[in-house]
Amino acid sequence: MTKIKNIPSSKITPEHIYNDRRNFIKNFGLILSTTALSTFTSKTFAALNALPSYTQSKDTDKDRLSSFKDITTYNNYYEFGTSKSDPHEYATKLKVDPWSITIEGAVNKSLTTDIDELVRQIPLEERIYRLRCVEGWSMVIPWVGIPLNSLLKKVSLTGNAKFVEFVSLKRPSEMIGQKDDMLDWPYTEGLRLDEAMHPLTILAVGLYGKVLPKQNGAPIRLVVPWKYGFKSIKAITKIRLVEKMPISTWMKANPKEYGFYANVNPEVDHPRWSQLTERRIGESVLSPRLKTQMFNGYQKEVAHLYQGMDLNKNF
Ligand SMILES: Nc1nc2c(c(=O)[nH]1)N[C@H]1C(S)=C(S)[C@@H](COP(=O)(O)O)O[C@H]1N2
Ligand SMILES: [Mo]
Repeated sequence: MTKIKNIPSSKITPEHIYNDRRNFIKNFGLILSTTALSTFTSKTFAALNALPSYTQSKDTDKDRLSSFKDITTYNNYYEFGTSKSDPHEYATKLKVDPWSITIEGAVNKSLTTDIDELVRQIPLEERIYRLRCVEGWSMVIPWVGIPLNSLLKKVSLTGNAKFVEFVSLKRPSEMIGQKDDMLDWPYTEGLRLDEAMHPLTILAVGLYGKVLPKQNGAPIRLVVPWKYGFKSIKAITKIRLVEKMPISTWMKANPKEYGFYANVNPEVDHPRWSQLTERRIGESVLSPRLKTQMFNGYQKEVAHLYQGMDLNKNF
């Protein structure tokens, strides 16, 4: 399923090149050489960060990449406010270096690792995924990250590991939205173990070949392409292997509207709106809405995970 090739660091694809390619949205699995992006704070990463931004091509393919500008200025990240422009404005204050991440719970040996160290040990890959927000918009984003399963394989799981719980940073001095208790901080999310181990599930540390911008969840965030965007928790500090299904932030805030699975599913409406179509951010307001695809287009890869389940109940 995943096509993997080694590519030299000079080949990290700039925006205009991505946009010349078609049929690319699915699981584009290039492994970048580890020397290309060896550490989060390395000179190489700094150099990548300094690349000039590329002009969006005139390509009319509806699945062309969203622009770097849209991806980094239209965000959901309630730790920095509820409006789409707040994260871009306020996340600059967040300190992301140094940053460590702890894996604990139903493991034989818990692990605390620095992000730099993690990126040194696991080869980075580039994946182009569509992010479909539950609110009805979507973007196409070229992530750089590691498969979550390669990290989970580093700790030996006990038989009690049935679910994975993710915990974001809680630091109200730098996250101004946390002064408001509209959500129960820290933001948390969860996956079933088999969803977490699925090869499409990644932890992203970059996008467009650059270090992950703070508003997109630096230094490390989850991306689960067949689920609504709210599952892709940002600024992760803890990963806990647990026996019972974790109650995530949005489930707790509004269990009638946000379920644990949150699989993209045009056939199951949100209680307040339809999920049949989506608006691609960056497209003209006059362009027609796009049809939302079952499992966001990954039906072949993930439908088996939910066989026999009533997706109306397990929304
Ligand atoms: N910690 C945290 N993670 C979060 C959120 C948040 O408010 N806090 N918002 C989620 C929602 S609703 C979406 S749609 C995506 C948006 O990711 P993006 O801003 O990189 O497009 O992040 C998700 N991860
Ligand atoms: Mo979202």
